[in-house]
Formats: sequence, structure tokens, C-alpha cells
Amino acid sequence: MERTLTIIKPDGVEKNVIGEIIRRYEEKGLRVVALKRIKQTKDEAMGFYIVHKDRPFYDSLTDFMSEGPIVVIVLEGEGAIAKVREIMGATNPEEAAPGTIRADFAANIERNTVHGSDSPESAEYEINYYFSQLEICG
Ligand code: 3AN
Repeated sequence: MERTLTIIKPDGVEKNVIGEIIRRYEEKGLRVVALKRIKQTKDEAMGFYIVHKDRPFYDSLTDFMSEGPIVVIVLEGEGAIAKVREIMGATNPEEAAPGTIRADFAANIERNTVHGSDSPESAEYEINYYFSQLEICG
């Protein structure tokens, strides 16, 4: 069993597709073990994306991630990290496979509707960033 963090980004919340996105994860056998809808500050978004601090899109990405509410979710399942990334599709929606979340809902490479942890190490950091132990129950 593996856990991963997924985020429905401000564009996904604005499009009112929270339920549709969660349905796609559940359909592939993943279970929600923690969930909340929050609006983070720019500083909080910067802390979350600290690994990207030297990338040219850091400022714009963290503006976007703090512009409106997001839904943060811990998903559990076998191979959850890879499974979520497959269901999300490629970072750039123009390259995302048909039927993936990003192919269906993302506007561009930045406003790409969902986030998913990319390794066990980042999953651990990201889950602990938004959730306390008490909020997660398998
Ligand atoms: P992924 O979310 O697919 O793992 P990362 O980790 O490379 O992609 O990028 C983190 C986030 O930064 C992306 N989800 C996207 O919102 C944004 N991003 C990535 N590349 C670019 C880019 N070239 N221009 C603008 N934003 C980007």
C-alpha cells in the first residue's frame, strides 16, 4: 500500500469538477484517506513548491496556486504514486494522453488542474505539508 498527495488546483475548483476528478481516482481503485478544501497564501504555496524555487515559473506558479481555493487529498492504493500520475496525464495538456484529467480539463502547462506527488520522498513531504497524523485515517 502506498500513499500520495493529489491537489485539485484553483482552475479545477473553479470549473466545478472536484467530484469528477475524485471519481476518476476511485474508479481506478484508489481510496481517499484524507481530504480538505483550503485557500492558501502565496507563502504557503511557495513552501509547497520549494523544489521549484529556482525555476523561471516559480513566481507565477505560486501566484496561481494561491489565487483561489484548492482541494488537497491523500490517496491510498497499490502503486498510488504512479497510478495518480497516469490518471492525471502529462504536465503539458497538449502532450497529455486522451482521457486523462489534464487532457480533458487543463488550459495550459501552468493551469493544469491537478498535482500528484512524483516520488515516495516527495509524497511524504507533501502529505505532511498539508495534513497532521490525526487527519489521515486508512
Ligand atoms: P508535474 O506537476 O507534472 O509533476 P512539475 O513538477 O514539473 O510537473 O511542475 C510543477 C508545476 O509547475 C506543474 N504542475 C505546473 O503547474 C507548473 N509548471 C511546470 N512546468 C511549467 C512551465 N514550463 N511553465 C509554467 N508552469 C509550469
